[in-house]
Amino acid sequence: MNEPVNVVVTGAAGNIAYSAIFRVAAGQMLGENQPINLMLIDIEPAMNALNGVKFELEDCAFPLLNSITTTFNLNQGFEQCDYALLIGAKPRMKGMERKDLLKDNGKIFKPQGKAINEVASKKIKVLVVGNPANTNALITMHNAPTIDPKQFTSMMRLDHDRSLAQVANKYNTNIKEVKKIIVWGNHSNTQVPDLSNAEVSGKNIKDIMNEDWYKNDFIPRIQNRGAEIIEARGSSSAASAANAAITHMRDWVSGNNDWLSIGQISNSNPFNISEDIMFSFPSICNEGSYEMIKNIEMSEILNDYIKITEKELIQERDSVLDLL
Ligand code: NAX
Repeated sequence: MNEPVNVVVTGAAGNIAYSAIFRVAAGQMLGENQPINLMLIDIEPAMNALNGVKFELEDCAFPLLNSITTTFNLNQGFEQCDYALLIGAKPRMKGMERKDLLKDNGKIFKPQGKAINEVASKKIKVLVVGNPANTNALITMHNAPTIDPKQFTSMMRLDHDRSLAQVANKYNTNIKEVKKIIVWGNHSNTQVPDLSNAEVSGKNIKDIMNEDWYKNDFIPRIQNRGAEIIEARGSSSAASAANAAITHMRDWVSGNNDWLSIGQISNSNPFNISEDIMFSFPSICNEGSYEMIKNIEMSEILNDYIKITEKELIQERDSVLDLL
């Protein structure tokens, strides 16, 4: 058994967290040899509900769960934090776009970045899930200047997994047979799901793909999947988002050679994307780090799409300059 590590979950009384925390405590994120001190953060009015989550965690008798702390105090919650899932934010309601949320939710991430800077482990790995996730991750990163910017990521894994699933469905094959998918840009409806390098059962998808399906069915389906789920459920994705958060962090810690989509700081990218935005790039995960895949060409037919998502992220950043 390893020494226990400190794992923070914010928004811990919320829906996504409820689907995530128990799996984290069961070892599905950091492995079966890794004891965990769970630091559960939410706002003060949610403390009663959060205590209920704590009671249920206790009742699961997870052998890996070394301790559980519930708090609304950021410096207590982030003390020596090794891994952080920043989920807490207002969810997008029916008819709302992510940019509507930016103003309210951005303010949540500035103090969290400051607390991380002051009291967390300098090796912390941070995943921002709360929307608008990319720009919230940028705000958190800017407020934690003593920590390597590469240790801040935003969640694109749900969009990536949605893309894998749609391709597997289309070609009636198993997920494992679908490789080299990319989702570029922002976690919003401007994101760019890219199949130009994709492979199905070892064959380049271009040899079998119908261009019309790709442009008029696949891309809008992925871009608007969040809204499709809200329409059907009446609330935003929770279990699938939790799953994406767990696998994002798991792969970052344990490695994964498959192409993944990771929201990361855009500095020094070879794709001519503007610097200082949290942009999703194709990446692979080594044990404990991730690496942008740089030796690929961005398909020219995607240029217009890429410029739209880049512009949106620049606008989001420029609207929160006071929080950076
Ligand atoms: P819920 O409303 O169920 O839970 C949010 C929780 O955050 C609540 O318990 C609330 O009290 C807490 N919270 C609010 N302000 C806080 C603060 N300052 N510090 C700590 N906690 C705070 O929302 P849920 O469905 O769990 O969604 C959480 C966030 O994930 C939303 O912003 C949502 O839009 C976003 N999502 C992101 C996705 C992604 O792929 N990046 C996909 C799913 C989801 O839409």
